[in-house]
Amino acid sequence: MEGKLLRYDVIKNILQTSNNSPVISNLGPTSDELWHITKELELLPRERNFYTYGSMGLCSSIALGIAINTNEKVVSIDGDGSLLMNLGTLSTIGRVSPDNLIIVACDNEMWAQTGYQPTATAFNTELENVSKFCGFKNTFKCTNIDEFKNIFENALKIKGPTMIVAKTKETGEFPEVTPVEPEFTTYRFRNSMLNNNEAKL
Ligand SMILES: Cc1ncc(C[n+]2csc(CCOP(=O)(O)OP(=O)(O)O)c2C)c(N)n1
Ligand SMILES: [Mg+2]
Repeated sequence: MEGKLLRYDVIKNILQTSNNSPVISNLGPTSDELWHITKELELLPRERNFYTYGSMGLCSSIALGIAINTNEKVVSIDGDGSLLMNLGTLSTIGRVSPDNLIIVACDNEMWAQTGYQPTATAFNTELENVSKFCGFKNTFKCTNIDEFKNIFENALKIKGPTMIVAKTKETGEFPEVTPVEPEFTTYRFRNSMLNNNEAKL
């Protein structure tokens, strides 16, 4: 089925299906949308949301650090521009091979937040194959929300690391920047993990 896959719908499905799993979000519109969707679903403050405002390239690196310190499934919602800026993180994840880490790469083939400039995925770089050859156990690509829902539901059950490349489209509009305070959310996230028996942090 052809369709327009929106990052908003991807994030919404993640929140609706992954219970209380830690969700780490890329900077910019991904973090803004995560907050707005969490509000829409009446889940705020959702202590397991970790917004990486300002930290371009570090979303999946931070998610890796969390994944090796808990037995819970950890979901990183990353972006193509950020992953490309710190591509080595994929080989580190392939090497460490945490079976509880899922990366959802919202690949819109651009640095959307800074003005829609095309990234290398708009040309010859293919993040699904890059991940496969970095040693990810499972890799998927999807272009519509029904495919994404099936792949993500399965990803929550299988042993990772798992890469899901979601080929998303931009709407031309971004949600309002959110009132998230990085220091406070970091503190709250950490406490939430420490209070969970399964966490080793
Ligand atoms: C080290 C660094 N370089 C550049 C920026 C500026 N910047 C903020 S968001 C962004 C684009 C990120 O692209 P991507 O991860 O694909 O996310 P998208 O905006 O497409 O959702 C850039 C270049 C930054 N915040 N930090
Ligand atoms: Mg992008």
